[in-house]
Amino acid sequence: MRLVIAVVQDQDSQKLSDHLVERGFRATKLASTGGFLKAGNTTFLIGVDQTQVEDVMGVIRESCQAREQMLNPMNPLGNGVEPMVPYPVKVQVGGATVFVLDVETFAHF
Ligand code: 2BA
Repeated sequence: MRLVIAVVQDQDSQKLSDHLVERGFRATKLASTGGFLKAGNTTFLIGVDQTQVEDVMGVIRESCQAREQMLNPMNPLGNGVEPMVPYPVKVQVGGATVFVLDVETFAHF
C-alpha cells in the first residue's frame, strides 16, 4: 500500500475531492498552511494500492492548476528593520506538491 500526500491550493480542493470520490478513492483532507506564503492550503491523505498510484496522480494532475501569487514584503522583526523581501514578487504556486510513501501497516477497525 502507498500513502499519497498532496498539498493543493484551497481553490482546487473541492474539485480534487469530487474527482477522487467519483473515481472511488478514499481521502482525508487536512487544513494546512504553506510555510513560505503563510497562506492556507489543503493537504490530502490518500491511501491506495500501489497499482493505483498512477491513477491517483492523474486525478491530482487534472484537478489542480498552477497560479501566480504575489508575495508581499515581509518583515519578521517589525519596527525599522528592512523586510526580507523588500518589494512584491510573483511566485508560481502548484498545481500540487505530491509525496508518495510506502505504508508499513494499514489497519481499519
Ligand atoms: P508555500 O510554502 O507557501 O509555498 C508557496 C510557493 O512559494 C511555492 O509553490 C513556491 O513557488 C514558492 N516557494 C516556496 N518556498 C520557497 C523558497 N524557499 N524560495 C522561493 N520560493 C519558494 P509550490 O512549490 O507549488 O508549493 C506549494 C505548497 O506546497 C507550499 O506552500 C507548501 O505548503 C507545500 N510544499 C511545497 N514543497 C514542499 C516540501 N518540500 N515539503 C513540504 N511541503 C511542501
